[in-house]
Amino acid sequence: MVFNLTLNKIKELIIDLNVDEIKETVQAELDAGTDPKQILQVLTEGMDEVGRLYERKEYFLTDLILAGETMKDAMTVLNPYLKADEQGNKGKIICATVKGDNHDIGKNILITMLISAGYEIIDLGTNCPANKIIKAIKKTKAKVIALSCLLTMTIEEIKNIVDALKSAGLRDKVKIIVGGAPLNMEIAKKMGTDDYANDAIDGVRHINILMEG
Ligand code: B12
Repeated sequence: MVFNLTLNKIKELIIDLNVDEIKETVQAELDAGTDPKQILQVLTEGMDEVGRLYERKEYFLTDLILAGETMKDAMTVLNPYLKADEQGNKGKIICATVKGDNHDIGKNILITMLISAGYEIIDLGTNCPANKIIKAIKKTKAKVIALSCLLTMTIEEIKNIVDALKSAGLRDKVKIIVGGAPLNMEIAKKMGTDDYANDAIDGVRHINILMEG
């Protein structure tokens, strides 16, 4: 593979928390004809590195916040390109980040990809309690619930949502898929959900299958 200097620069801008140059650099890369999904990939790699620096205590909370802002700015430029192959309505999906968790960048990327794949999205935002999800299922009759969870301490919240759906008699009416760094298929099943996907692109693939079932 040819080493792409600008793509590498985009990753560096995220790691350097360079909120001033990110938009124009992403736009320049898009104008050069690079696949938007490839740009998304390097942006995500940059965020992973920020996470590692935070873990090693080389970065602090303020750096995480700035990384979030830089990523969001990049996504405002990238989003319209990811949505370019919009196809129409394939069904409704409820998306949310679980209660206690305010991370929304991954969830929002998944939403962009799902819209691009032709789904209608009900976005319940972050820090979302089970009762809000129950209300949304009753109102919209969505068949798939996509939950994001980035914190180890909020994994249990997934089970709380599953239990609340059971109590409301709704569990067998919906499929639940989860995603986020502390999860894997084993944990997803243990929490009582139907599926797990590692990233947004894989998430769309899995959701296509869940919608058929
Ligand atoms: C940016 C960031 C923040 C920002 C969030 C901004 C925002 N609006 O989202 C802010 C500063 C607010 C923040 C706060 C905190 N954070 Co933080 N944060 C991060 C960081 C650096 C990047 C997250 C991110 O956006 N990644 C980029 C996106 C694209 O990736 P993603 O979210 O993983 O999503 C992808 C996949 O996971 C998947 N996916 C995600 N959701 C879903 C859902 C479904 C259904 C599917 C199919 C797929 C899917 O698809 C996405 C795209 O491919 C991570 C480190 C990391 N590497 O994850 C730490 C990290 C998640 N944060 C961490 C921590 C500890 C915190 C705080 C507790 C810090 C503190 N002391 O206050 C708080 C918690 C606040 C709260 N209650 O939520 C830890 C969590 C450790 C753990 N395992 O519990 C991490 C891992 C950092 C670390 N290495 O220590 N954070």
